[in-house]
Amino acid sequence: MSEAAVHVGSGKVRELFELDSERLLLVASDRISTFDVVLPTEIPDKGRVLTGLSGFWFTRTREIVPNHLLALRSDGRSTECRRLEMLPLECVVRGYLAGSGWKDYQATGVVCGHELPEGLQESDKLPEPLFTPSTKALEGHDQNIDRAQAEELVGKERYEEVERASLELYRFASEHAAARGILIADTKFELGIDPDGKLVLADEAFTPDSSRFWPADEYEPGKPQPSFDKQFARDYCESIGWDKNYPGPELPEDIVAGTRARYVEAFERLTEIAFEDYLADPEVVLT
Ligand code: PZK
Repeated sequence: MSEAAVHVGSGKVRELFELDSERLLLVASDRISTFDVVLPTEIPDKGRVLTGLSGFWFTRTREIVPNHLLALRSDGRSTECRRLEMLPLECVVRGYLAGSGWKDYQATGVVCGHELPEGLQESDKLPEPLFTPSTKALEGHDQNIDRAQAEELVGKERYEEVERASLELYRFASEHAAARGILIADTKFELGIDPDGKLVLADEAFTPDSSRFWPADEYEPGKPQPSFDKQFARDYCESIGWDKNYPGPELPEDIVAGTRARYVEAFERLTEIAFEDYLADPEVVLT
């Protein structure tokens, strides 16, 4: 980092720094988590793939909703961004029935207040994408909430704006990705408000860490789908009988190489830019 930057936050696999009163630096590491545990082995370039993908999507969705991106740094893993007032809401959109959506549907037939048709199977495509907000949990999993609870958190007018923006973003990205062999089953955004009171997309967008990416050519509803990026690592972790508690296992070289290749493949399919070109100049994704 070229400037003095104060560390202001840590995620599982990312760090946040303050550059000045108006700007933050979001740094994506090469750490990987599986089954909610950060593994001791890193996947080289994973943070660069995620940073480049976010930059790509930010550039292509700015007409739908403006975003916090100011610049990508030459290390390829650091995003300079505008500091916002973040909404106390995780904005989730689901196009397919997976994860907590599938769990809630099985138990109640309802997902975040949306009543769904009977007889849906795990991983089925939903009749239309659903906005299913959740609250940010400081620890553990975010909690799904219904429309009334979300409106209480941000107000009715802002809720409607956030829902419209989230659904439009998902429609755009899921169509782009599906045409390139990747299903975006669901995704999570963080939105904030700028000093003019305008809604702004922040954090990362449509990365494999903020979304479920599935390989379209293996899609088979009625069961869980393989993860486009993490399946090798997950399969390895299960094959050795790990109990899914800390610490996770070290990954062998071939699993690391296979996983890295999948991240790079996702980047290249979605952006149609050679990853090598991104490494040479990260801002190629912004053009
Ligand atoms: C912000 N996080 C999540 C936590 C991370 C990321 N543009 C912004 N303005 C104000 N706050 C945030 C952002 C963004 N993005 C994001 N928390 C606050 C987070 C820890 C580590 F890398």
